[in-house]
Amino acid sequence: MTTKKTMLSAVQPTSRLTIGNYIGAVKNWATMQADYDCLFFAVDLHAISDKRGAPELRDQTYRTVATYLACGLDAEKSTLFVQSHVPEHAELAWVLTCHATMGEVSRMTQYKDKSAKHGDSIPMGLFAYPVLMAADILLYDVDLVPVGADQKQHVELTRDLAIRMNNHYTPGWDGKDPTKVKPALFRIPEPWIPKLGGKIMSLQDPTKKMSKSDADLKATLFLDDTDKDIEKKVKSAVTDSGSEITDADDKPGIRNLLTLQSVLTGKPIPEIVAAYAGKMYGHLKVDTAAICVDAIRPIRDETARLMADRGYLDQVLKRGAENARKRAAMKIAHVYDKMGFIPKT
Ligand code: AQP
Repeated sequence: MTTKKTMLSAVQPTSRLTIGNYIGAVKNWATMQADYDCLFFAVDLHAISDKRGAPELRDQTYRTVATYLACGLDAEKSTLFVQSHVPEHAELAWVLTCHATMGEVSRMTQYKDKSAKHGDSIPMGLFAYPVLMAADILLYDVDLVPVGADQKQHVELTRDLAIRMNNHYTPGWDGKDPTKVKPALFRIPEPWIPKLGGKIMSLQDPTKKMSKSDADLKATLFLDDTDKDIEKKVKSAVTDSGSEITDADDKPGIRNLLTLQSVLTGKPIPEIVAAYAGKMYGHLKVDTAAICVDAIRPIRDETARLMADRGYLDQVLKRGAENARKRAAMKIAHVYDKMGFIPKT
C-alpha cells in the first residue's frame, strides 16, 4: 500500500499537444511524479464532445501518450492509460450528472467559450464535459489535480459535487469531532496551478489562450513542430505597440514571450527583462524562438520514435488500464452500494 498522496491529470487528444499543454500541465506532472501516486491519461471520451474522425482520434490518442512519455512521464512510476479503457469513468459520470444542476454547469466559462461556435446545435457532451471530468477525478480518491488556469473552475465544480454527495450519502463525513468522523464517499481534491505559465497565450492573439485546436496554426506551438516552424511562428508573434521590453499588463504579447523564456530557462522574468534593456522586440523574438526550439526538439524526436513503436505503447496502456480498472471498480462498487444499488453477484 502506498502512503503517497494521489495526483491525477489528463489531456484531451483533440490535436497535437502544444507548448501550453506542456508548460501548464505535462512538464509539472513529470517533476511531481516522484512524490505522488500518479494517474495520467488521455481523455478520449472528452475528445468526442467535438466531432472528429476515427483515424484522427486513434492517432491523436497514441500521440498524446507518446508525448507524455517523451515529456518525461515514466510508465514504471505512474499509471498511464486511456480513459475509454476504464468504463467506470462513464458510469460515475452518469451518477454525477444526476447530482449536478443545469445552472452550475452552464456557468462554466470554457463551456460558454467552446459552445459559442455551435449556434443552436451545441452537443450535449460539450455541456456535460466538466461532469465527466469530475468523475475522472473522484473515481480515484485524488488529493491533487495539476491543471492549467483554464481548468480551475472545473476542479471547483468537482469539489462541489463531491461535498454534495458526501453530505447526502455519508452524512457526518466531515465532522470536526474525531469520534464522529465517518469515511467520506469521495475525497475532496485540490487544484494545483503553476505560479507561472498557467495560461500560455496564443501567438496571434495574446489576449486568448493558446489552444491545440485553434484553426490558426500560426497561433500555436505544437510539441512536434519543426525547428523552422517554431522559428517562423515565434518571429511572427503578434506583439504590442511601443518598443520597450517590459513585463506589463498592456503588453500581453511581450509578457507571453517573457513567460515562455522564463519557464523554459528557469530565469526570473525581471532578470530577463533587464538583459533586454535598450534592445528591440526582434531580439526577444529571436532568443525566444531559439529557447523554444531547444525545449521542443527532444520531445518531438522522442515522440516520433515512440509513435513508430505501437507495440510498446499498447503494452504501456494495457498495464496502466489494468491498474486503473482495479481501483475504479472498487470505487464504483462502493458508490453504488452507498446509493442503494443491488450488488452484482
Ligand atoms: N495555453 C495553455 N497554457 C497553460 N495550460 C494549458 N492547458 C491547455 N492550454 C493551456 C492545460 O493543459 C491541460 C490539458 O488540456 P486539455 O487538453 O484537457 O483541454 P484544454 O484546456 O481545452 O486545452 P486546449 O489545448 O485548449 O485543447 P482544445 O483546443 O482541444 O480545447 C489542462 O490542464 C489545461 O489547463
